[in-house]
Amino acid sequence: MKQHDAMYIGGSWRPAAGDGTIEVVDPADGRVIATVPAGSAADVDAAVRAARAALPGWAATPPAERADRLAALHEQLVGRAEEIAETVTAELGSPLAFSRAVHAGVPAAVCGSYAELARTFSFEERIGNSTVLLEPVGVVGAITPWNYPLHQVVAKVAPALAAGCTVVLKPAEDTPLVAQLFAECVDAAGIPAGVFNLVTGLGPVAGQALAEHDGIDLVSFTGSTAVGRRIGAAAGAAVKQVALELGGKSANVVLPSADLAKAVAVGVANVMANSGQTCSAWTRMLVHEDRYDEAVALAAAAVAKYVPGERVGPLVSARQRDRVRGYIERGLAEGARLVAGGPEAPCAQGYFVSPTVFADVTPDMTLAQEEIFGPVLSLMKYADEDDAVRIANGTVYGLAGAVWAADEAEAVAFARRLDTGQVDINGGRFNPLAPFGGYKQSGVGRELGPHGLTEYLQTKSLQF
Ligand code: TXE
Repeated sequence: MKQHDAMYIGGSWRPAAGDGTIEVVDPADGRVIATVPAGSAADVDAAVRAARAALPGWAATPPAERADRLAALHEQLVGRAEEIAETVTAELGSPLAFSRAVHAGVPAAVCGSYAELARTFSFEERIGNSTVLLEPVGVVGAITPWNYPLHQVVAKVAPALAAGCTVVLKPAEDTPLVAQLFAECVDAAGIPAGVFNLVTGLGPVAGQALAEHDGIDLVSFTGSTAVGRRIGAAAGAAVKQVALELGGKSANVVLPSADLAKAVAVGVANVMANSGQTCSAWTRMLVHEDRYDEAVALAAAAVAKYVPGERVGPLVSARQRDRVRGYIERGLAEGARLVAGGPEAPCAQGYFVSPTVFADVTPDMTLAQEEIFGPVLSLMKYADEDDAVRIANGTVYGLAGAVWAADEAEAVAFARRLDTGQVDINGGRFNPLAPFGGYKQSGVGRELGPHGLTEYLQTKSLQF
């Protein structure tokens, strides 16, 4: 695998201050495929200085010119899609077809949408006798996870650059290679030196140094609730802006009128995609008690098609595999009924977990409350609509969800009762312009589209 043993800071690849390294592992077989520098606080400091130095020039660059550079970045991402897909497959383990369609395809679409938005968005508005200027927040510290390694980067960097902010990125230590590839794309797109900077490194070292650096105006973090809480607290103490995209425990509510076979098939596919390592995954399927047994049989039949090593990749690391297996064992211990899969390893090597379905999961069980982040689906039963709303809303999370009904209006009426930032109606379709983010403990702020752009802007009002 192609790798840089340097950091992309101030427009060039510079050696790290220290000599620590991080090994990048192929989760399909556990082999070390590359090593990248483990950045220190000194590297973070150099990157933040470069970003600060570049800020006045980039903030003053007309939005149409920023749009041109984002369009060039979009071209790079499209032109290098195959390399991106292969890199993500190597470091995350996802099947190549999925990497092509999602890990390479979605970030390219998101970058394209911001090239467009930078051109069309109104950075100035008139309210009565005032003009409101929407100005860049400043230097952004972006900390991203490994589950959608390029999408998570682009969903922060593209709107930040469109807004006129400059960025220091600390990507997840499990998947730094595609972040390095992204830095190459930024460079080739002619984005000025210092506007985007990359520091690879460990969370508690480079990540924490970035989150706590005085030269950062906004921290944008996606990852675990535990780390998000710390970053939010530190940002609060320093009175700096923060955006947090944390976990989820989304409900897929199948109303009695729905096409059950379709709802179950799409619901199973949604949880198995990316081996279940998706914060918005519909991990709880809620079915009316009259159709529940039928749904369980359909889900068991559907999951049999997800063969580990073919349609389902490994989990990203041995740590994540052990964590997910631990949840499966806990589900068994708490009395959920295992319908498919289980804790045993399905493959001789690699960090695979069997696609697993549990039935008779009740709202008090760990399976129904905690984010598992693996290919594990829980089927739950409800008695009536109020009961379904209570169960769906009965977790600390509120990121996403789905509703199925024969009639769209019926599904929409139900969706209005969900405490969650996004709901797919009868399956839904990805829209790169629709805001994405959480209610409750799923986070603060929104990504994607114009709402995502606004996160990187602050307002100044001029009264006349
Ligand atoms: O996340 P971490 P992990 C959830 C999911 C998963 C669990 C653990 O449930 O099983 O979190 O994953 C950086 N200061 N999600 O341990 O540690 C880290 O280097 C600053 C949901 O991998 O939160 C990485 O870049 N930064 C999620 C990023 O935070 C720190 C996606 C995320 O890693 C840091 C991923 C610190 N002290 C996991 N410690 C989603 N919402 O999509 C770590 N980091």
